[in-house]
Formats: sequence, structure tokens, C-alpha cells
Amino acid sequence: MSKKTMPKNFLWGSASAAYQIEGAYQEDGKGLSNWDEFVKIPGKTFKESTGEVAVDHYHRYLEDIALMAEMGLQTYRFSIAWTRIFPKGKGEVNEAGVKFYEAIIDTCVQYGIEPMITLYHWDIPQALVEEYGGWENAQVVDDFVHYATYLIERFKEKVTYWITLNEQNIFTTFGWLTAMHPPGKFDEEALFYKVNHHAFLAHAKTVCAFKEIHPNGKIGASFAYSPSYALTSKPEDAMAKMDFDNLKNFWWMDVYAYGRYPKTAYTYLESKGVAPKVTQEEAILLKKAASLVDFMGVNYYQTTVCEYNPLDGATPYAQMNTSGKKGTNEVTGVPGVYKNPANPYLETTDWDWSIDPMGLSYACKEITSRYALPIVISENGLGAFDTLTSENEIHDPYRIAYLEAHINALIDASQAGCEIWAYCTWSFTDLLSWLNGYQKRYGFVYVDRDEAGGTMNRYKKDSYYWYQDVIKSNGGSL
Ligand code: BGP
Repeated sequence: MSKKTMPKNFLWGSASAAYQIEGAYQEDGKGLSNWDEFVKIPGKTFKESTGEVAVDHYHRYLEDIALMAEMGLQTYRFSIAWTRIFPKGKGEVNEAGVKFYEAIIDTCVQYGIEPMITLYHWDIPQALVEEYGGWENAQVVDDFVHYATYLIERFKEKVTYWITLNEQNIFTTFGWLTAMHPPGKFDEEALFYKVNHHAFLAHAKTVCAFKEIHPNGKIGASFAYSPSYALTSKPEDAMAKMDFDNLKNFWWMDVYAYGRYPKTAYTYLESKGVAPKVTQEEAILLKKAASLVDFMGVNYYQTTVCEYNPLDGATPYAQMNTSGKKGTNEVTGVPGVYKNPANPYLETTDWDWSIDPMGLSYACKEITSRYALPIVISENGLGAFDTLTSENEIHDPYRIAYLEAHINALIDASQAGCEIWAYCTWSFTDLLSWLNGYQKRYGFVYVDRDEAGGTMNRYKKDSYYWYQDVIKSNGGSL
């Protein structure tokens, strides 16, 4: 038993997202989202899996939250489906949708679980996409702020922690560069930066409004942060790492924390004719929001390696492993700038994600030194194949080992001076993995369903009991 624990007010949690757990995609007045439409396109998801039923959390949230309470979970991060609140994105409120989330919040609060709301986890109302192109049009900013402020007003008495956008870097990359997420556009670089600019403005306006409505609340964005290492000490590789960081990490985190784009990355994108236009008014807004933001949300799964990439080298559009067959990921990169080969020192998951606990500590230290912001780890976890035994047990020592190593790294970061408020594992129950179907499991609670469906029965995995001890001892059991 280690003597090292997390600080007293630290929150041990788990996270989910509406589309990945709720199902009930057309119930109680919900409108359709971009994802409801996208999954219908053949070949876009693993075995054509969809979230139409997902793990039926919409009808089983009481059972799921009771399981969280029994485990001792201290915070539950979940997202709100915009389409349940405003089915067409704006206009009349759908009270049934609001009531659903109110019930989740109230149930959490009754059990002493701190609710943490994500306002946007990738599911924009399809009506807004059809009306004006969704994130591609600046009109989205005010519609998002309207949606967000409605919820902040409505739940400010009950909810302290709020996340504006989940992984803006991922949904825009997959949506406008690699065509793997909606709207399925390929290599639209200028549009990609424009869309991101709109998302930054939506985030910033929401943060400013939040501080007026809910001054005691805490707000930030959740960034998918993959810290980078240079492959060698060759200056070309070190430079590739620096350029990668400016283009792929600081491009987002600097805007959230400083309210401006990193200059060398901006200059490079300007020279390619794809940099976003920033008006003076927008620059002031971004700066103001950055001064008000309370924490940096971090979704941490893996680190990246950077190596110089020749002009005829790897592109961003290489094959990604969505099948769980190891070794099917291809190297990506930006010709003339960097490429991201595998790390020869690290093991990988079956989906070729590197396993790097120290990288989590690295991420926290980088954020602490660069931004001096508190940190919420809003996701971290292992996607793996699990087996349900004939006794309805799930032995998942690999998940325990992964989480144990990462939590130890988190404790190290905390002791090194990082102010870490919460740690949310991905995920509490098994759920739909956007592109990898139901076979890639992350939960402490097994859900009996696969691509074809199932009973939806819930079974506790070994890791469930293990995390229960971690929480009880505030990390001391490790
Ligand atoms: C993050 C997302 C989550 C979740 C997780 C695991 O990028 O915020 O929604 O899906 O990754 O990813 P995957 O499902 O691809 O394994």
C-alpha cells in the first residue's frame, strides 16, 4: 500500500457521452443529430454499428447511477444531447429532454455524486447542418451559446462543473480532414481551420456568459492531448516535434488558455492560405474567455512520436485501426513538417494506441508550466476485448494494470505541483465506440450487447471492485 494519495477535495470519476450510451434516438421529442444521419452511410462505422439503442442508458440511467453510487464514484461526467433540448437546434425547448437530464442530475446529487456536464460531445442538430452547414457557418456560434446558456441557467443551482466542447481537435480533424466523422469531408484544410475558429468563438462566448450567470461555477474545454516526443536527438526531429506541438496541441490549448493562436503555426498556415481570419473583436473575445476559464480539461489516451517528414512523405490520411487487429494503423504526418511513427519503447493496445502512463504525468506538467491552470482529466482508459464467463464474471487485469499505472502517474504529477481537480475514467459502463463498434470495451460495468444487440444486462467487472478500493483510499490502495 502506497502512502501517496490525491489531495482531499480531489474527485474520482468516470465519463460518458450521450450518443454513445443513451439510445432512444427518436424518443420524447428528440431531434436528429449529425451522427444519427452519418452512421447510416455504409462503411462509416465498424459493422455498421449505431447509437440508436446504444446501451439503453436512456431507460436504465437509474440502474447505472445506482451502480456508480455503490462503487463510491465522486463525479460523473456526461454530455447533453443538444437535440433533446432543442430538437431543431434552436426555437422551442423540448421540456421532456430537459427533464431527462434533470433526473440524471438529481439522481447523482441524491447519491452525493458531483455531476459534470459536457455541453457538446460531437452531436450537432442535423437541422442546423441542413439550414446553414452547422459548424461551417458563423451562425452556429450564437445558436450554440443560446443552447448552452439555456442549460447553464436551468442547472446552475445543481451543477458546478461544466465542459464546453469535447475534443474540438478530434471532431474537426475527423470531420473535415479525414472524412471519418460527420460531415465526412476530406482534405478541406481551410474549412477545417474556419470550423475550428467558429468552435473557439462558441466556446469563448459561452465561457463569458457562464461567468455572468454562474459566477461560482467552473468551466473549461476538454482537449484530446497527445504529448509528443522527438524520435531522436537529430535537430530535424526536434524541430518536427516543435512544429507538431504548435500545429496539433498548442493550436487548441493556447487559444483556451491564452486566447491566441501560436504565432509560428499561424504564419505557416497563412503561407499555405488556410489560416483562419481573426477580427479584432474576436481577438478580444478570445482573450477575455481565456482570462476567465477555470481549468484545462484533458482527455488522455496516448503520446505521439515526431520525426522529420520529407515532402513526399506520410500524409494525414492514412489508414486507422478500427478493427482491433494489431498493426493495422499506418503512419500519418504532414509532408515537409512531421510524421508520427510508432514508439519503439511502448506497448500498444489492440487498436494500436500506445500505452504510456508517464505521458499522463508529462501532459499535466506541460499544462502546469505553460498555462498555470488547474487540470481536470476528463477521460482516460483502455479499450479492450472483454470476455463474459459462464458465471457472468469479467476478469480484466489488463484494464486494472492500465488504470493503476496511469493513476500512479497522476499522483506523481500532483506531487510535482500540478493542481488536478478530478480524474474521470473512460468509461463507467461499456458503450459504443464511435468507429469501433461495441467490441472495444472501456467500462467497469460490462453491458451484454454486441454489434447485433443483446440483453443489455449489466455485470460488474473485476476492475469495478478495484476502482472502488482506489476511491475509498483516495489512491492509497495502489
Ligand atoms: C475520445 C472521445 C470519447 C471516446 C474515447 C475512446 O476521443 O471523447 O467519446 O470515444 O475517445 O475512443 P474510441 O471510442 O475511438 O476508442
